[in-house]
Amino acid sequence: MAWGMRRDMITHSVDPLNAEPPPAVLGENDLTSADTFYVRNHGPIPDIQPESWRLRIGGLVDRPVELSLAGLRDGFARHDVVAALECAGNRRAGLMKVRDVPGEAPWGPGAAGNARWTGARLADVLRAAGLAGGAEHVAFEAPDVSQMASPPQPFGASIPLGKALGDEVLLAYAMNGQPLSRVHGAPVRVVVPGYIGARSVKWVEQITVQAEPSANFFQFSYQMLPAEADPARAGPGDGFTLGPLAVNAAILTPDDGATVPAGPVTVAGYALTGDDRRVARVDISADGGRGWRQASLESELSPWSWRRWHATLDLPAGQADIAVRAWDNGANLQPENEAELWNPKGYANNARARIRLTVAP
Ligand SMILES: Nc1nc2c(c(=O)[nH]1)N[C@H]1C(S)=C(S)[C@@H](COP(=O)(O)O)O[C@H]1N2
Ligand SMILES: [Mo]
Repeated sequence: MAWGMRRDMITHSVDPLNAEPPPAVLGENDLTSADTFYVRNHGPIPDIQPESWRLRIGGLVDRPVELSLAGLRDGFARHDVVAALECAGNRRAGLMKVRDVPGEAPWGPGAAGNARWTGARLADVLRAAGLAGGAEHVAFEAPDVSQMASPPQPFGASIPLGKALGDEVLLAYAMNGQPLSRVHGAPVRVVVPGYIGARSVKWVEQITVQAEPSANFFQFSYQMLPAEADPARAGPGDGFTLGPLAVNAAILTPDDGATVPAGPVTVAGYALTGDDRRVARVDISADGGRGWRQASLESELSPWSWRRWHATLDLPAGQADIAVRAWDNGANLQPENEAELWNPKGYANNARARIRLTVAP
């Protein structure tokens, strides 16, 4: 159990550590346990002693604040939020079938997970510091220095002030009722439900209220570039910065390419969406997307949770091309295929999920 990860994790790289669970395993539970939750890093994993950890809140505030872990836990109301995290690179493998994305991990559908996060509201901590005039963005910085930036830089990100003041945004010290583990950001991480995972900064040590978005390399490198852009030369403004997630869905069981007996076959997975939208409907097709029927949605654990779904299809012998498409309550529907979504960093693949099954007589 290196790094507290289950043995069957699919490891994309060891240094930095990037790993995701096998799809069927991810589909087993509504809450993803810490050992099964994907791990996404850009640098070495810091080893922070909880007693010496400090969080500094500064910038456009009335009075800069410095908090210890005890100060954060005891000085601010504790809140629980069940929320999904999804990496912007989730399902990149699908984009890579259209065209390679050099230098990026071929994530399957496992770069997403759903957990119960416990911590203080970021809004409460910001109010304790007092917001000064001109405050528009809240930037986070961590001590893990990434060689992926040149020159190397600690990981950082920012979110708009309006989002930062939302009740759902936490400075989390626990995950599924356990103290946060080291790989997932101990002792404290930011959790920004509805935004790409890159904004949920782990091992957070500095919060800066500012007029502009973070100038950190990772704030602008998580951007949607036009297909013809060269990511090695791209700077801020060459694409649009990613924030709220797009509506997405994955098929977790059966495995793509599996052989199943003819008759009833249950297909299952998750759907999620961004910002304050909700998954509204999931449709499934047994004929490659010509005909659709509705899948069953499991109950919603929270407005920020993913929504698991399942459908039982009666499959005749032969080959079955299963497709799934989710809608959210903003009437957003997943795009039909990856070809129109391909981008040089391979982000935000929310094309309809497809698997092909061999149905044995
Ligand atoms: N300090 C720090 N925070 C970080 C990262 C990182 O590399 N360093 N990776 C980000 C990305 S891209 C994602 S998707 C999530 C992943 O969180 P997890 O490893 O707990 O799943 O953390 C985010 N926070
Ligand atoms: Mo990510």
